[in-house]
Amino acid sequence: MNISILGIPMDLGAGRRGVDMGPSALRNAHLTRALRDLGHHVTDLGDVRVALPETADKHSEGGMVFLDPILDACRATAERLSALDGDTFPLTIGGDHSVSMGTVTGNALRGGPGGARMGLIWVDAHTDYNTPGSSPSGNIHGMPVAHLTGLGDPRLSGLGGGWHMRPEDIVMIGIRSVDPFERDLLREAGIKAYTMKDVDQLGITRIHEETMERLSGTERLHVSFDADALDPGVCPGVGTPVPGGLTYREGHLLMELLSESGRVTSMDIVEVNPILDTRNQTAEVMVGMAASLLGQRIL
Ligand code: 5AB
Ligand code: MN
Ligand code: MN
Ligand code: MN
Repeated sequence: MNISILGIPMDLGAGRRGVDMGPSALRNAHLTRALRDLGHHVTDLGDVRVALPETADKHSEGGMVFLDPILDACRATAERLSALDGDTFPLTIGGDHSVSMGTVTGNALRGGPGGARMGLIWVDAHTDYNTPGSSPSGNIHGMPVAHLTGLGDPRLSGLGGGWHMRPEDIVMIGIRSVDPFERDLLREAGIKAYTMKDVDQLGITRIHEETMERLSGTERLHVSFDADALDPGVCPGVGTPVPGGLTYREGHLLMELLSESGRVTSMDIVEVNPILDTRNQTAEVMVGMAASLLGQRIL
């Protein structure tokens, strides 16, 4: 397969500094080599330009911190991805999770302005379904999914022109932290979210089967993997750790099953924060997750 790596070194959407170094940490953990060893043809497209928090406008309008520079970076990301060849698999590396407004939009718009019907598998401790009105923090990395479905601020939700995700085409896995108003919005939208309780009770195999069934009508599938979905013991280098996460094997099993499905067409790895990490462990684990999604097998 042809794989295109694109970095988005952004920490403007997060409450803590350092996720802008995520792309560097993942490259240092030999992302390209791991994928080439699987027989893929890998091109690193470098990084999208992102403003520095020191010089960017922090002005928080309507409860959104760093709105303008985040919009710019998401637009640049979407433009870059939508212009890629149809046969390449984009692997986007963040950066805080606000980058996914750009990645999902760009991947959906590839091949035409109307946009494809996109399935989205959101692997995360959090549902990231806040709007500027419901957010307790004003941090945009807690808001990408709401904006992808057309809620929230029109500038962020308008990144895809008229294109939006349908809520029924979104499945979340690993959830264990949801804000009070965010919970109401999720319920209203009818988004399917597998909590850690569901992971404990049903297991990853069943969750994977149900997810594939639910997303069977979509044309493309994007996996957005927030490192904080995994347990903080496995991935300590994250800004918003929540105890009780996916184990190392649950993460790999999910990626292995998704890989076997043959249906995933793009992926994000986000929220890796080397400043908070232990010897780049989190980046190394996440490179392993990408390798499993892209065909690595034990035997
Ligand atoms: B992440 C919180 N819900 O909105 C908020 O890491 C945390 O991309 C968001 O999942 C975490 O600020 C965003 C409290
Ligand atoms: Mn997230
Ligand atoms: Mn998260
Ligand atoms: Mn986070």
